[in-house]
Amino acid sequence: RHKFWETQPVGQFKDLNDTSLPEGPIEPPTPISEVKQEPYNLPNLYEWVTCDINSEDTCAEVYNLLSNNYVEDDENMFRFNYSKEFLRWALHPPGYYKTWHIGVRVKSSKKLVAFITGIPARIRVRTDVVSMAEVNFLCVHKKLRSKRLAPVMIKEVTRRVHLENIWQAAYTAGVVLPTPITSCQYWHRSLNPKKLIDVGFSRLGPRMTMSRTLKLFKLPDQPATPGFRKMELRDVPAVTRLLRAYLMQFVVAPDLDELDVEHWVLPKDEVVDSYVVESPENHKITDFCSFYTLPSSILGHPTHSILKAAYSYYNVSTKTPLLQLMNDALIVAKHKGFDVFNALDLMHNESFLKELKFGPGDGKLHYYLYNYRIKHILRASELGLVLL
Ligand code: NHW
Ligand code: EN5
Repeated sequence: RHKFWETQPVGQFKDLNDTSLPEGPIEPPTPISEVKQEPYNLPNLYEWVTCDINSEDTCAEVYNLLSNNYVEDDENMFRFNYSKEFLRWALHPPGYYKTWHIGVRVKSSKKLVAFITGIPARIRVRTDVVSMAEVNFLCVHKKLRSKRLAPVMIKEVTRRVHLENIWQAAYTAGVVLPTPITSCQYWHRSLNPKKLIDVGFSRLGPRMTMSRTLKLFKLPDQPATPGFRKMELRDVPAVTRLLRAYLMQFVVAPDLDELDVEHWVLPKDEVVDSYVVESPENHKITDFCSFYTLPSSILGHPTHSILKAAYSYYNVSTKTPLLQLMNDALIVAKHKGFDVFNALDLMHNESFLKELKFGPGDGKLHYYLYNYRIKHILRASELGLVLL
């Protein structure tokens, strides 16, 4: 049934009940000298390229490929519209490899028709901190689908990751593949219910009028927590300590140092927003919340073309109740013009989703590890990793 994935070192469906298989790497590393030195073969019309996202032209080509061909919902009403600034941020973390930003062009016209990326990350699985690649932005042009190009792209990114002596990877997908370590549900909190209904993102509930709906989703004008403010560069050490301590409790989570925190959560306009709670008494940072900006194109709507969505990222509460912290995040997100605030049911998110009027979406997100076996499927609440 999975002609490609059956050949790969990933958990297989047939082994799901086999408790004798050990947790950890499925295959041992091989000497780098034994890693294939030449790229995999593509169909003759196409060629591999390494994409320099710092080049304005290349970044625009990647942006255009993704904005026209990347992930859609199951009814093809919305398509992710990652911005160029977001792509630059997502692909340039500390220690990134430019060779892991892989494109496929048509030889004759040089048109970019496929893309896949990896970035390096240290991911902890229980007590084992593993150097991994996070693989994302796999995309094949709509006109080239179902030609088995994706397996070649996955093998090529794997080869380039191996050349850096890295043997594991983490990735997410909306589709079920062999085999998820856990599966999360998307939840959505309306900030601009009128627009969400107009564009078909949500519907008027039964026995609900528009005015009752607007009232239901109304939020205060200002955050409630004293000392709630935008994160600054000087907060990096304190936020790193908070995050590291918080992420320890999850079975799978990133191992973040100060450089990672500076890159991944320091606020960046229209890309990532982060807030801290600074105690008015002793000026200590007690809480942290963050979300990233990922708009979606609204397909074929006469008046609206973009849905502005915030996605919950990492949140840590030690003093402010998580419910109140996240309500403040909703308030600032609404203030910034987001139409909807999305969250997965991982980490401690279940504790606020229903109370803060999030509703379950029609999408799931499955999490995977490459070449690393986990004995039991995790509960979403045991997962401490958010991929973009
Ligand atoms: S998930 C988003 C993926 N992108 C999209 O959904 C965009 C729209 N769709 C497309 O562009 C986030 C195409 O449909 C794609 C498939 C390119 C998805 N992950 O070429 P064929 C990520 O980017 C398998 C993995 O004919 P296609 C994460 C499928 O099961 N595999 O299909 C990416 C089948 O294999 P099977 C996927 O529709 C993680 C084969 O591809 C997949 O023209 C990548 C069919 O290929 C998916 N999302 O192109 C893995 N979708 O065995 C990284 C389909 O079932 C692994 N397939 O026959 C780690 C690597 C690094 C290791 C380092 C040690
Ligand atoms: C790699 N990083 O399906 C990610 N989104 O629920 C790749 N649904 O937006 C994999 N279908 O439920 C991504 N509205 C996989 C997700 C792909 C995109 C996707 C879902 C997630 C989504 C919306 C719109 C559905 C449109 C028709 C949805 C209901 C919202 C409602 C608001 C009010 C309270 C109840 C829920």
